Amino acid sequence: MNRIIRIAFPEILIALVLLSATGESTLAKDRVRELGARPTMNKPAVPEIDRERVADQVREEFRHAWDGYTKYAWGHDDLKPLSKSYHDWYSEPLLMTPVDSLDTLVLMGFDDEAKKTADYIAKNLSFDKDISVQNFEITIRLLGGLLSGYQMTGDKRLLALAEDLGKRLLPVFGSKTGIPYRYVNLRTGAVKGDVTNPAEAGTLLIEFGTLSKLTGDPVYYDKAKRALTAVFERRSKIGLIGTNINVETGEWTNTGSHISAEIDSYYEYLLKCWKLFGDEDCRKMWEASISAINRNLADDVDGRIWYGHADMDTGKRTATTFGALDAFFPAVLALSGDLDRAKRLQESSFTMWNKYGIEPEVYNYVTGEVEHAGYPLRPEIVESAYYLRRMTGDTRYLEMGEKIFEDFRRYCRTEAGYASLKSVITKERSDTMQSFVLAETFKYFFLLFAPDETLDLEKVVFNTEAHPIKASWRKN
Ligand code: DMJ
Repeated sequence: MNRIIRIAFPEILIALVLLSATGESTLAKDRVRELGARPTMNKPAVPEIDRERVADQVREEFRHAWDGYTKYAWGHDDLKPLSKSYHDWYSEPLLMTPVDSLDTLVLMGFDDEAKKTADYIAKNLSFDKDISVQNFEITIRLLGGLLSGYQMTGDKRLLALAEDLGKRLLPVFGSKTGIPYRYVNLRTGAVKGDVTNPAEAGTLLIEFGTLSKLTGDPVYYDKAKRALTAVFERRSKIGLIGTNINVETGEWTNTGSHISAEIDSYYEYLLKCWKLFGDEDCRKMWEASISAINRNLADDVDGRIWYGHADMDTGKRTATTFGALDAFFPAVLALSGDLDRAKRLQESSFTMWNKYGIEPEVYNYVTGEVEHAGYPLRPEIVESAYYLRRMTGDTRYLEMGEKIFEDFRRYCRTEAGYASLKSVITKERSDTMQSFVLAETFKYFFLLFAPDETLDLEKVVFNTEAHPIKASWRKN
């Protein structure tokens, strides 16, 4: 049966790859031949992964989860996959799942659904609401989703919504330090939340910077870059940053340092903003940061590499924990060119995944104990497998991805979609399916197995919510 896979971006989805009548693409065949050409003389034969078959399965499972959302939660933020109902983050919905899912619909070639969704967003999403929202989450999911949605569909109504949202979020940057408050009222501009963390303060420049480039108004870039820089400037003598910081005083209120929740994507954006905008300050901040991380946080235990916790001032080890969120780091290391550490850390993450057939939120890599057993369907380990497969060409990451996908489906699929786990040990489920499952988890699974040409990784930078942004403003 002939099938069509879209190639996103090259100016509004113009290029198409027609797959052959056998159902196997020429591109996929070439790729398999290329992978098969690797020296395997001393290795036992590993059956080749049928990428097209797995990509199709991922697409079907995405569709299953999306259909659950449209049937039981349409017009609301998230699907509740067990009770078959919906959850809104605030007193009024902000269409989290539709906005977060739009570019995945486009990439997977669900054209009618993508069009219907873009129309619905354009007609029904208004940010003129008297609600106090979390700037970070709204930025990565909604601002990021609207910007990539605009770039991938050409629908200018999405850019107009992004600009309106960007203006309403700007008051967060009004502190003395330039480090943003955590919450802002979308209608009144009132801010609150004067203790924040590096992830919330420093994971804004891809979205705000892109808004500046696409609208021609530099204010967004400048404010978000000042926020990122203000955190970096407060690093310790050994080059580390802490977990919590007061936006008024610039004082650290928690000096725990790590690459985990509350810090993680701050580092990701230092690297990616250099790549996306060619910003040399970001390059310098990234290079100074990664050497401090490798010096103080990297931990070799029984031949495996992990990244643990330490005090930002002394470098003293405070915890030997790693978890589902930390599994983003191999992707960042790979993107930075450090394939050696990236590959080793991905093997550690995969070990953590395989302990219970699903990764826990927090795992102690010294004692082997689970310290937080929940699994909210996170994407990070798949994201890293995707980058590593693309950058090494190694089928190892397809094998990993297939195993992770099988487990994911086995333990988390429900009649109405996909459900988080309360415990990876007991596999007891919980009634949530956050929008990032459709924005990120399924997208990275799909891109891992789809033909490489589906999305040109050389030409885009993903925001931390997996919204691909193209530097369309660059001349070359
Ligand atoms: C997403 O919202 C983003 O990837 C964020 O950076 C971290 N948490 C979730 C996914 O786990």
